[in-house]
Amino acid sequence: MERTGSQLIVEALKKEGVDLIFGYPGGAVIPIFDVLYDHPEVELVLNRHEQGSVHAADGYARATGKVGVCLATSGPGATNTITGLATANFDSIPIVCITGQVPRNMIGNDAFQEADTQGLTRPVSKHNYLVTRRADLGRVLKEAFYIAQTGRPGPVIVDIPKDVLNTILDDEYPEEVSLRGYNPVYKGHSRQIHKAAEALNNAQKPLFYIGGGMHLSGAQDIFRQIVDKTGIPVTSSLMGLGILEQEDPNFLGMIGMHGTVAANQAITDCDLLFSIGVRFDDRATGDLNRFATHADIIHIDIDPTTISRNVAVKIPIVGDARTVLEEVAPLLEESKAHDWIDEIKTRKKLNPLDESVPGPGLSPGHIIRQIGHVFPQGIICTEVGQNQMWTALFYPFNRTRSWLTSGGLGTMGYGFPAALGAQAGLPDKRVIDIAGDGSIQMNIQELATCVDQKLPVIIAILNNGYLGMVRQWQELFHKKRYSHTCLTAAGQDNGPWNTDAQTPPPYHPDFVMLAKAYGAEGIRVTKEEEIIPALEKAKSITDRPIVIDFLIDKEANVWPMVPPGAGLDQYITGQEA
Ligand SMILES: Cc1ncc(C[n+]2csc(CCOP(=O)(O)OP(=O)(O)O)c2C)c(N)n1
Repeated sequence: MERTGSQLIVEALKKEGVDLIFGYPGGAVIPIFDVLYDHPEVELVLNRHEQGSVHAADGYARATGKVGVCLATSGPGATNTITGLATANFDSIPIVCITGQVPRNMIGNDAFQEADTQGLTRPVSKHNYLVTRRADLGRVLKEAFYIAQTGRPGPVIVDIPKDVLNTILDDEYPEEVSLRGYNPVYKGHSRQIHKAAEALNNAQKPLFYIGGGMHLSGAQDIFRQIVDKTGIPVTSSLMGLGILEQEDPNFLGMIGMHGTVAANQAITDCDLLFSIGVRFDDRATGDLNRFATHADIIHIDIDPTTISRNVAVKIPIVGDARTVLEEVAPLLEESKAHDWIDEIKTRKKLNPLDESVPGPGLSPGHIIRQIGHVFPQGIICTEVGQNQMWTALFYPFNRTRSWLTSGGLGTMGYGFPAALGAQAGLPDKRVIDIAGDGSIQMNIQELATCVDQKLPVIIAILNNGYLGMVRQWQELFHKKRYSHTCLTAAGQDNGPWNTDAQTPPPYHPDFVMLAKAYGAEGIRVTKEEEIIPALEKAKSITDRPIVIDFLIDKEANVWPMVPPGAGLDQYITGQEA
């Protein structure tokens, strides 16, 4: 069939089952927008910044399990996608990002809005293409979708010169893809699987350590069965939260810099660490010389390059987490390590999380527990900083794909547009972004998108008037020299919050007024008894975004904490003094 490159792109989206994309126009991609005009079956959500489009596609992908698609123009449009692509790449999220490029005869000429998108995105993507021949376009798009969602998922960029978009050719979108040299392995090696099962059955102090790969492979149900059968305790990375219910007696919480005492102690003492879909990131492991020193490590991962990269692995298994666990499950027995399991559960009881705060202002831990109470089935996003760690510790996660956070790159400004994408993909769910007052300002413009789309995303700002996590480090490691982390007026801390909700606090901006200026709902909460009513009010609003400005204690810290460079056994709890 004769058609332009742009027409083929829209056909490709339909064939790949894509009915919602996120994007922003510009000269180089006008031809695609022009075709979209006639195809309402592929809906485009117009973000207000290209970074917002990529994070939205990412949030959509994490929450729905489908590929997220975004569209940006050449030059500044494409460079604005970089942070979002790097975020998705680090956390293995499937995205296809289509960018426009200047016409082929102008590439390399410093043409208007030209950027070397392929060069710029190479280190932050799973794969990328510059389409230099119209005849390649269909194949490239087919490959892009295939690569994004197979093996270890990730973002794939397809950069298309404007004249390629306009060139007419008689071609079809291919049905199949064949890629030499790219053969992801899903099934684990049978001998290794038997070895791993035997090691787990015989261990005196076994421990599971699970990560984001569990969500990506859909391993929740089989893992649940394994935990029930063996009774072995479980720790997770930040990205693995939600696979097991936070309340489950076997679940010790996350390990790492802000991991729970019980989880960090268990890692330090175990003799067998059965790890699945994790990267052994430095924020999780702390000082590698002190990490799980008594343990043999089993590592299941779809990406062979992650195995033995950071820690020495005794039994490596390359494969998809769910596929491998389905083979492991029948080989496992109830654990005989009763003393260890009892000890671990006692430690968990002895070290509950502490939500108290040192001064006036609301307790962030308490607020997050109340959010869990009013929205137990919420899809929870966060920004980066204390807000992220408090949420990881205090929200009662209970299912897969309900936890959207920038784990690897730690991107402030991720949570809100990701929430928008998740809400657009799952209109029947309630999506909540738990934010800091610093991070939310990085993509606040997406309020306009949410208002236009009638998306009832709830943005719970834990407002401490500071770039809180940096302030916490300054407090603990730089003698309270709060260099450029105060966000109140003129960078001066004006003492405790004014808890008279009628008076705007002395900081910029007033988030309640800002929300209203965008056409969203704005609520300020300064007293404990206002928390639940505010959340209930937010719940009752279903046609626009709601910003809740919680004035939290300015010097509340995240505890426990493993200082940078220390081992997981060297945590401090905040009660030491
Ligand atoms: C884009 C980006 N810039 C800088 C940082 C470094 N950083 C990490 S946490 C943080 C402070 C976050 O402050 P806020 O959003 O107010 O959250 P809080 O820690 O107070 O909850 C900063 C600046 C980052 N993670 N991302």
